[in-house]
Amino acid sequence: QIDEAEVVAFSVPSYACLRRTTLDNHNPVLTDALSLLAENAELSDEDGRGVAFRRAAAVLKALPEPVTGVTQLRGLPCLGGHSLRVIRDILENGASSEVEFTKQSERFKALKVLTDIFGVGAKTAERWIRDGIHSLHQLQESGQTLNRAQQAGLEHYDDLKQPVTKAEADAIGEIVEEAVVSVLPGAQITLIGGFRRGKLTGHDVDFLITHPEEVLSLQGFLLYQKTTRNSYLEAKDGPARPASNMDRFERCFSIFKLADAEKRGTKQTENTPEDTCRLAAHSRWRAVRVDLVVSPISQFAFALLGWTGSKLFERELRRWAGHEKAMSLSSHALYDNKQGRYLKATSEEEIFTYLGLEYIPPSERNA
Ligand code: DCP
Ligand code: MG
Repeated sequence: QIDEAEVVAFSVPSYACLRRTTLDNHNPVLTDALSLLAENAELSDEDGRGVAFRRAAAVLKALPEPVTGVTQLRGLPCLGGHSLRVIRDILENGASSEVEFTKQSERFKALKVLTDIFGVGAKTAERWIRDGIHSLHQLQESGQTLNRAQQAGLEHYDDLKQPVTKAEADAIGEIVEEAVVSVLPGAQITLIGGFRRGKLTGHDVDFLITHPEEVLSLQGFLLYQKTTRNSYLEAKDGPARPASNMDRFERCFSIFKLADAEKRGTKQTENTPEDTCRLAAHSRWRAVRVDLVVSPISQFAFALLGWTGSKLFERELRRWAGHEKAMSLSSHALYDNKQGRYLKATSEEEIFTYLGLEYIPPSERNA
């Protein structure tokens, strides 16, 4: 019997961008459970619920020690009734019935399998499930028309569902760097996304490429690519307001053909891009998702901050900027609504300073 007064009550700021969140946390069972419910909500087109579960999980990630009872959580932000119920269930019964039920449900399993296909989002998966398609086999038998991305995704399904390691990310980084620099001398390539935050594996590898204005050419390496252009440059006045969710960068979602480690050897850096591609064609290789983002140097710091993640950390930064500072932050720019002007920055540190925030390094942005 623990005296309630002796129980440590936690306190954390409500914005994730005011907290330092490392990769490891003291409550992984609880955060995994809430993350699974978040994922299920996101896959079910319930983004609001998804964000609520992500926020709740992130608050628990920031706690300095394991939670032993719900009384410790009193007064913590972002923990709604639903999340608290899940937490209590786990603390008292060792598991949450809702989480276990979700994990086992045919619908959740089908949504996972189908959205694991490159090029397939929640909406498409939902439509297929309504047509009775729950597995890859059923999809192939169904005669559904697949677009080019989905065909490539299905073809490389097994490879793409294998997590990408840091070593593979680095190997791809060298190849991308070599290819980009050969057409764009002076171009700078930066690893972004989860790997920049210190993750040891990822579902893809994300790179930010800075260039004056040229478009990169990596055709020889890519099994599949879809590019979008940066239309932000044409936007003249007012805060950056993209017309859709699609970011205004030149962006390339691709599937990369990476030769096996023993084939890559140490000679990789001596090969021209063409040699490397030929080498890959004659040896064993695996497909890897690679996300390339290209930004003009003037937007580089904003792109770096905006593409390092985590997704929740980014969302919270933008919420902080808008609600607390009357500023609009995007991965292109920071606009001060009171001064009516854009604030220029050449480093992430400067952006944090504009926002009145203590600088948080990438390894502590794992909210
Ligand atoms: N990003 C974002 N909002 C999106 C998509 C992306 O803020 N809707 C940013 C934050 C992400 C980064 O881009 O961290 C890269 O996106 P990923 O989906 O690749 O996420 P991670 O790299 O963090 O995870 P993983 O290790 O699974 O690749
Ligand atoms: Mg990533």
